[in-house]
Amino acid sequence: MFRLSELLRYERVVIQCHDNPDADAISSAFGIRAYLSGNGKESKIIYSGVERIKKRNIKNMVEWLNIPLEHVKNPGGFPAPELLVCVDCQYGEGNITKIKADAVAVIDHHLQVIGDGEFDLGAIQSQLGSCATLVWDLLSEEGFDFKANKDVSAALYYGLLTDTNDFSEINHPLDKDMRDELQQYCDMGLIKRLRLCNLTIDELEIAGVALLRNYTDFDKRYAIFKSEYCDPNILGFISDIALQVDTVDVCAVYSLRENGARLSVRSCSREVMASELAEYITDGVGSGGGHRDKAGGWLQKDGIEDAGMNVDEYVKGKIAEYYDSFDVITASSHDIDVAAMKRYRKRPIPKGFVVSTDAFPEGAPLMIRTLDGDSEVKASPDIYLMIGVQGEVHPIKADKFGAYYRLCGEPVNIDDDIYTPTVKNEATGEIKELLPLMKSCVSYTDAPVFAAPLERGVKIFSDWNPNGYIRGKAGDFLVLKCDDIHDVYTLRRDIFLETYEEI
Ligand SMILES: [Mn+2]
Repeated sequence: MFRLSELLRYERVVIQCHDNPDADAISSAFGIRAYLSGNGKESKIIYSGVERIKKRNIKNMVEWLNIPLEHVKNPGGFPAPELLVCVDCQYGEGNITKIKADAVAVIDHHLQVIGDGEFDLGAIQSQLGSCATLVWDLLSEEGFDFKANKDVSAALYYGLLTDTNDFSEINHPLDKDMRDELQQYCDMGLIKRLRLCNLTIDELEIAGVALLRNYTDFDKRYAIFKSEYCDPNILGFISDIALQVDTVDVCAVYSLRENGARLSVRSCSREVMASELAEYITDGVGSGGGHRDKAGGWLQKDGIEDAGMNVDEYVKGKIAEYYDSFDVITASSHDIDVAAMKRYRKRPIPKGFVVSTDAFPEGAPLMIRTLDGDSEVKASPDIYLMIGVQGEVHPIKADKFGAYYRLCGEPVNIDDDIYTPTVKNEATGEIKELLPLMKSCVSYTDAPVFAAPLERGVKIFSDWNPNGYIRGKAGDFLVLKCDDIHDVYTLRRDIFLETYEEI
């Protein structure tokens, strides 16, 4: 990463958006230009390629926010700038017309596909939802006044909004931080007017055609749609419609790009979180994530071709594989054969716990970041947060705690090298570390469990958590309390073996 102040060393700076630029690229360029002109440096914002901007929302954005964007018809004849800043794309790639320059800076949020030697300054952060977020971060670092620059604030906000399907596919905290800060400064009426001229009639046709070409699994109740090349927000539009179909509880929509495919996922199934499915599909070949019901991602073509497949086969194969990767267990009515399982008890190792109201006031909505996903509870003297030997956290009711643990004064050994347990107050955004609040306890050794390693993944649904589930992977241990076999959960293999001993 470089600092924006390093750009001030150059004269004749040109900021180039990718061809047929979207709101994210234009807003990123606009933010950088505002920083340069605030520091007495002139710069130009350009884009090239045969196609002129056609989309009404982009034209309006440029006009309403007074963005000086120029189209370069003849890139070969363009005078070489001292510094060319490429935004929302990478120099020399297929989606940006090459322009000669003395030096090149790249600011992008896609996976890095060009060599480090191909640019002089680089800020490439592929985990971010938009390039605008990265520019916002770089501007913040220089103390940029967003309040005084309302047009820049509105542009960056709109850039993130359009790149993450109305914020529904946001997954990085920095994206959320930008959204929360800039919404105070931008004209929401203007944002609303931009959102309501978002589709062209051609894009409506693309959506219509994509909706005709579906693959539906009526048994598992999911559908896959392939769209022509289109804006990510069109994919979200298609998937929002598809999810309303009575035979579809989960859908994935993708469109091919030069380097891969853009993906949008929706779910209204209790058994499938959209974020989890998006992560599963993109695992190892891109990036993906989002929320329980809406998520998105990116698939890199190279990774898929390495697996000897094309994107169509890959997406279809991964989704089928995902559905085959887990069993569903309903805690209150399962028929697991415990007779075939061995009995274990906890080793008397001191464990840490925090009474939830020691972290935040009673009633505060808490988000606990566990090793396998986020879990939500309300702070209450009745809810304790257990902290495991590797810093993993899970909530437990006070009466259960009382039944299984007694307080002890011995120090707790927690390996927090990799992960420091925290809890977040969802209402205020405040995050607290749990270790300073921790007390220690030790389990009664007379609470035996049945346990066995899982042969495949599971999702466990319980009455006390109607909207979420506990996940376990193959190799993890499935654990049931001997005195109440409906108290069922999973433990990571290494954690189980460290904390339990066979009876
Ligand atoms: Mn972008």
